[in-house]
Amino acid sequence: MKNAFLIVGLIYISFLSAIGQNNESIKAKRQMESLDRGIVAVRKSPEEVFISWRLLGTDPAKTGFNLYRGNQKLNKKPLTLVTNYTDKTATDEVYTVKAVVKGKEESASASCKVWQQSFLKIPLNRPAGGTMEKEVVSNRPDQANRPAGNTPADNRTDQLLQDRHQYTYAPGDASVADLDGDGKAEIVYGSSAYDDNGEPLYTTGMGHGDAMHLSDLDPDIPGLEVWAVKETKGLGGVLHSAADGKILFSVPGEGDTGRGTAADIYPDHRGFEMWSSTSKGIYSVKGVKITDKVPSVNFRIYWDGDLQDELLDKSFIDDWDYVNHKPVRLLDASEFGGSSINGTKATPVISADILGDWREELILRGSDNASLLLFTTTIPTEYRLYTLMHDPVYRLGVAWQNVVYNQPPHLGFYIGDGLNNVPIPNIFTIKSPAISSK
Ligand SMILES: [Ca+2]
Ligand SMILES: [Ca+2]
Ligand SMILES: [Ca+2]
Ligand SMILES: [Ca+2]
Repeated sequence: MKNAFLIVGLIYISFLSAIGQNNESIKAKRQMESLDRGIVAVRKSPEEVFISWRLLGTDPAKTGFNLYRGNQKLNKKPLTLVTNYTDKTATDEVYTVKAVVKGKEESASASCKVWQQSFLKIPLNRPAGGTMEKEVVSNRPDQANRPAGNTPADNRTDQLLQDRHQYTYAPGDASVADLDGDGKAEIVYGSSAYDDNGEPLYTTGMGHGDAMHLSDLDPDIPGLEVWAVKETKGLGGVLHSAADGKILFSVPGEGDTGRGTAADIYPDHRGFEMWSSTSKGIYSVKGVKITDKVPSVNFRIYWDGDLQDELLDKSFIDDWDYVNHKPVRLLDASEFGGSSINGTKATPVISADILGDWREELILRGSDNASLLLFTTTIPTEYRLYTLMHDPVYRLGVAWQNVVYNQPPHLGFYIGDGLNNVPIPNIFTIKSPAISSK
């Protein structure tokens, strides 16, 4: 099932590439979704409502916002520094936001009602007595069905079409990003990478594994880097350059290293940190061991408002206390009936910036299996960043998050130094034509 998504993705990327080749002027510009303000309001306490909304990647840099509770404007001057607001009110009214560009107030966003809790329960309309094919329910093919090595995706299509029940190739790790800056995406999976035209770029020869993280992990080295764990060779993890496969460092491990994470959790170590289920500690992006402690080895998420990552595992979001090297629980979603999926992988249904400001939302399975629970943060942040969904690397990450063993999306740039040098995304959006009633 997941491989079918991968194939569709490959076709889609090829399609985008073909468009790019026909028009040099839009060569590096990517089309992204036309999004609204995504305004969300959550009752945080009997006296407070927390509201946040989207800045778009296409908004002019000095865009401000006016926030309204009902018809009442809550701010004196347009809000230009943040896209969140804590409203001291005990009553529940609807909120809207209006962008202010060059002193002119634009039309109102869609309005939102106040959620009474920090999550939205989304009932699932399950067919009565319905069951699903085992292969569809199962997240992954059986381990025994997995062949060795990595096979280019194209070779597998015929087999897939002939009999998808016998289709066995199953990479555990993949990522997609523009590695050479030409506006077209490359695919990294296993130890290898493929150009937008399907031509192989390199292989590190280290086999594949079950987790891969691609971002600007080391801001002092040009381009993007990949942290990946491996099933063989006794490796606890390998950092390599995403564009050319150059090995930057590896750490010893043992056997099949099944889990690995890269996230920026130490503000006093520039760049990301990385660890795995066999790394016996956390390493800086320069390969220096910071501590023997090992945090949860699963997802990362932006939640508490600083510019480092928080850790997401099972139904928990933890901050990492980088002084004492230990987790500090921020959210236990199981208290609200939230459960992870994918067995021991214990992943969310999805994590992505889909509402409100740039912090990420967490969607879990309701433990009753009859609902999804969407959690959004109510912690203010002093930082303003456009929606992560307008960063192409992140947007692709959300698309592949469920393609292989679920891994969290990452940005295509490093924010740990602050947001002053965040790139303006080279994107354009096309508003969907209004749906005709005729
Ligand atoms: Ca490219
Ligand atoms: Ca880099
Ligand atoms: Ca760091
Ligand atoms: Ca968000």
